[in-house]
Amino acid sequence: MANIAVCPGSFDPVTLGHMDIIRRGANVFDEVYVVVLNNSSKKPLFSVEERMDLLKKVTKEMPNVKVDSFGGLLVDYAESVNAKAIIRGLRAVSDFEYEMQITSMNRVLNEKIETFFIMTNNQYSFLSSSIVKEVAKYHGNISELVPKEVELALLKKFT
Ligand code: COD
Repeated sequence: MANIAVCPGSFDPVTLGHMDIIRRGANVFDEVYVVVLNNSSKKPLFSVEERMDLLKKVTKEMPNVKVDSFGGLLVDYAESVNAKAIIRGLRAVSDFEYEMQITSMNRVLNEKIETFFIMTNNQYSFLSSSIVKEVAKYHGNISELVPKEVELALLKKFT
């Protein structure tokens, strides 16, 4: 039976930090569903369709990665694709409390689905979608922070 994992997030937009986690997850699991959760309380810059479109473009060289979106509970999505694992990235100690909270909640909701954490590559430990949007908004250089397709999409948003 295939080992399937879900890599959830807002991905507003996908950064090289996300890419690192997705790539490393895809090296371990047979199939990885990168899923844009569209019920977040955050007000997104990119629509769900735009975020999915960017994710599809930047993961096209990864044959075992699929991109999807979902509007409900993450564990329900995971169950619907037969995933036994959730992949999350960890940057700094500051991520820990939030991650512990959602991991514990997900375990209460469905104890069969396990969460796996991938430590960020040091190079991306400071990187978040919010920081990238802030820099792009004021026309700073983001070429080392996001894939080319995302850089172009942000340029378009802020001109
Ligand atoms: N390096 C490594 N990892 C990174 C980096 C980086 N530079 N940047 C981000 N990541 C990781 C994050 O730690 C996370 O694991 C993943 O990439 C996605 O990050 P974001 O910021 O795009 O996504 P989040 O954290 O906003 O996603 C939150 C969810 C949407 C997954 C969450 O709100 C959720 O599960 N919502 C569905 C509702 C639900 O099921 N709720 C119950 C549980 S609380």
